[in-house]
Amino acid sequence: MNLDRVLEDAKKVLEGNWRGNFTIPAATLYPHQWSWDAAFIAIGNSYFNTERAIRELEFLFDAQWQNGMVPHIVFNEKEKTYFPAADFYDITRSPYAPKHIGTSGMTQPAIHAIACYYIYENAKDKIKAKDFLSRIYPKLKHFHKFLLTDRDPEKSGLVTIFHPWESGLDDSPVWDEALAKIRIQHTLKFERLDVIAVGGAKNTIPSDDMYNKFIYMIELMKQYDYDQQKMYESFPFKIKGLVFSSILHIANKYMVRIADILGEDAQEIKEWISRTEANFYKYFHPDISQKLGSTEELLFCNYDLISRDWIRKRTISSLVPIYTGLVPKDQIDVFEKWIAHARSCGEGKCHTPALPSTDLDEPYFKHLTYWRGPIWVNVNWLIWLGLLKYGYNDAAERIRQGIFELVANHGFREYYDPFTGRGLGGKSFSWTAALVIDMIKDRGIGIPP
Ligand code: 9WN
Repeated sequence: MNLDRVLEDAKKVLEGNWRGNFTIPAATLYPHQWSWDAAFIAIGNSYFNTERAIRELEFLFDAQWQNGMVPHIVFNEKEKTYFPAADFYDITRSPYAPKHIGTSGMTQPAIHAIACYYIYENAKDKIKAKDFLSRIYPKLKHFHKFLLTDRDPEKSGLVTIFHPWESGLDDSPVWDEALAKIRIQHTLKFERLDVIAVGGAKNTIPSDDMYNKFIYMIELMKQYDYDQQKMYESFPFKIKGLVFSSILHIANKYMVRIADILGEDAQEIKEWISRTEANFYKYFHPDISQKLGSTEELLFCNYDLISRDWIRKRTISSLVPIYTGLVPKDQIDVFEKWIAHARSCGEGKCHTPALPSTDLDEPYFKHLTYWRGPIWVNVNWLIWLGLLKYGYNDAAERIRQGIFELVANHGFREYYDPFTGRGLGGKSFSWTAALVIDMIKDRGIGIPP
């Protein structure tokens, strides 16, 4: 495989999606700036365009809410191909929302501190990069504090999400039961523009039922005026997010590194880290009396704060915690076996060793639909890094090569059919390109501390 060509093509994707201040995830389908996409994109750009990577994150954090929340979308008001847009969110209802730009009223996983560290590590001009770190550090800290106070009144060190979109893994089967309990009180009239953007391929995107709930939940957030405390009391969807909390834990570790570079006191961040360490198993391991991974049901699960129960679904979310480094050494072998199983459970039917988003044996597995089966590069990237951290270099390399094969043969797509490798969803998808750049460069910057 010609990786030089793949690298050049990946750079072209990022170049083509650059819009002057930020990079869109993909043309037509996602014409605005998305929060965790921006962080992945900055990681890719950090290798060859420091200025652009910095601009990307500064533009995003300029739209940070005064309560610390970094919104999951920053809107470009000229673009009309995406619904729900700024007018639908109507963030003027919140006193904390920015006035100069339209944003969504929810957040997404906090990968940004990690991206900032990449920018510093890869920068030729360390003085400029350090300047950037000193500007962004208080904003990153404010964001993490929001997540660990407003979104964690329990002081567990784990983040509560109010909407599947906040997880980043939007229509994963993980949310099905929690969504089923939400009753739509009044039907909203709107047109699904994503159907047009994927050329009518309805089976690749969330069902209408699911989508109606997503939109209705935004309407509900508006009724709360996006007041986080009030939402915490009675919002009908409240889940301790497994992937979100895993990422935040590592992002906090990178914050300590950044604080060291800047000579800042990292005491508060270290306390957050200790909280997460103390509670990760309590919230996310369904039966502490039994060994993690002794059956597939005993891997990590998201925790539903309303039903007070674990969400026992077999999806890639359960495997992501290898990235946290919180799996004890004596259980990590078993854990790694489940990671290998995720691609061979359909009797070796998977096209490449990259992992599907849902276990192939489950009734809710769908090979073409969004987060219900297809392969996504970003979660594979997290697991690749987790495997490297524990020294499973061969297993990590298989995933890396699997991703290379997908992009080399099927392009930089949003997601891929695990059976055939066929590319699905958005074309020339930015984070796929950005993370492939990181996987090709393979400098170990992202191996969790
Ligand atoms: C809603 C942009 C985003 C990603 C999410 C992905 C998808 C949006 C959508 O696209 O979500 O935020 O409209 O479906 O699930 O992870 O950030 O790439």
